[in-house]
Amino acid sequence: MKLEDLTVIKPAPTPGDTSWFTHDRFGMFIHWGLYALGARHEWLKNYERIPTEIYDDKYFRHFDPDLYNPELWADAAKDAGMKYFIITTKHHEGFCLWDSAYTDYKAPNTPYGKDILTPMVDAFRSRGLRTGFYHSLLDWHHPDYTVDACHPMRDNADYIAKDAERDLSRYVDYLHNQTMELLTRYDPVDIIWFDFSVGPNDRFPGKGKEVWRSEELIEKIRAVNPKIMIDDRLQIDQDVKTPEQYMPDGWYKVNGVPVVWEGCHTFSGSWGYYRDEQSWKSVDQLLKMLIDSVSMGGNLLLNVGPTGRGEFDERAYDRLRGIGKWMRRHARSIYGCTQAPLEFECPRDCRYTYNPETKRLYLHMYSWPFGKIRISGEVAEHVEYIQILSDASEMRFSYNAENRTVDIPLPIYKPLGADIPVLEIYLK
Ligand code: H79
Repeated sequence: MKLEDLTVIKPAPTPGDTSWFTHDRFGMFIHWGLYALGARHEWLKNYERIPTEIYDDKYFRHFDPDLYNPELWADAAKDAGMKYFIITTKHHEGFCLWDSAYTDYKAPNTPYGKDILTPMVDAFRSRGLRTGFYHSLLDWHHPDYTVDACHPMRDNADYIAKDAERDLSRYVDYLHNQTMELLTRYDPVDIIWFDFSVGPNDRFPGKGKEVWRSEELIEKIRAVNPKIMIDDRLQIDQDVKTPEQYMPDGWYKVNGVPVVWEGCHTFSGSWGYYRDEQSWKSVDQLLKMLIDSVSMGGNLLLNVGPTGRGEFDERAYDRLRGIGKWMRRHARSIYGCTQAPLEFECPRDCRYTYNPETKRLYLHMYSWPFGKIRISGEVAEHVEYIQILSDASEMRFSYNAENRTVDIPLPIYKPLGADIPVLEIYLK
C-alpha cells in the first residue's frame, strides 16, 4: 500500500477552529478560587454543606494571595511544553477572578484587592500560549440560583423553601452577561469551557440546555468570536468532547464518528489545591497519559491547583519539571501528531504517534525489551530511516521482505536522557 493510501483518521469537522488545538495537544488547566484556602477539594462547600455566610466569612474575607505572580505560572507551563491554558474564571462556588461589572463577589473585593485574570492572561499570552476560560454553569452563591441535585443546600429545608422567590432566569441572564463580558474584554479567547449540566433526581429538576438557553448563548458567543472552541457541557456538542479523569480506550467517538477530544486530568484527584492529598501521579504516569492521548488522536489538559498564597506547590513543580525535561527532547512526537495509520500494528508495550505532515512515525517504548524490537506488517514496508529521538543516534535495522518485518537491534541499556525512549521512524 502506498503511504498516501493508508488510513489516517481525521476528526469530524466542528463549527469553531480546532486546527491549532489538534496540533498543540498539551495544555494546562488551572483551578483557583476561594476553595484554595480550605485546601481540601474545590467541592468542599458542597461536600460539607457549608452555608454561603460561613464560607464567605472564612474564605472570601481571608483571600490574599500575596505570592501570586502569573509570570512564574506561565513559565512553568511553557517549560513543561504546554501550549495553552484554561483558567477557572468562576468555579461552582461563584467567586469571580476578574473585575466583573455584574457582581461584587470577585477578587478585587477580597483583601487581595485586585483583578487576578488580566495579569494572568497577559503573562500566558506573552509567552505564546493560547487562552481558555473555564466557566461554571453552576453557581452556589448567586441569590437566584435554585437548589438542584448537586447543590450544597440540597438537604436544607429552609434554603429550599426560598426557591419560590428565586428567579432562575435572572441567574441565566447573569451567566450570559458574564460570558459575553469575558469574551469581549479578553478577545480573542481561544476556548470557552463550560461546566456542567446537572441531571434531575426525584427531588429536584435538572438544569440543561433549556435552562441555560444554550443555543442562544452559543449564537452570541460565535457572533463575537466565530473561531472560538466551545466544549460539550452546555448539552449541545460543539468543538470538543471532554472525558474527565478517565482514559478512553480508543479515539473518542460520537455516534461511531471520531471527534476532537481532550481528556482533563488532575495530579492528585482534586482540582483545587488539596494540602493533604497523597495520591499524586508520577512523572512517568503523566507522560504516558499524554502519549496515550495523542496516540488516540486526543489532547491532554493537565490541572494545577495553586495555593491560597498564589503559588504552584512543590509537588506540582516537580511533575511539571519532569514532564518538561522529557518534552524538551521529545516534543516532536507530540506536537502535530495524531493516531498512526490504522493499518499499522504497534509492537508490545509500545505506543505509536504519527505526524502526517512530515510522515514520521514515533514509537514510544514503555518498556525496553531485550535484544531487539521487531515491527511487522504494513509498517515494515515503509521504513526508510530510524533514530533515537532524544539524541538523533542512528538505529540500524534489517528488513525481511518475506516475513514483512523490520528488526531493530537494541543495546542492553536504555539511552540516557530518554526515560520513555522514542524511535523516530522516517517513512517512505
Ligand atoms: O472543575 C472540575 C470539577 O470540580 C468539575 N469538573 C472538573 C473539570 C466536576 N466535578 N464533578 N463534576 C464536575 C460532576 C460531578 C457531579 C456529581 Fe455529585 C457527582 C453530581 C452528582 C454526583 C456531588 C456528589 C454532588 C452529588 C454527589
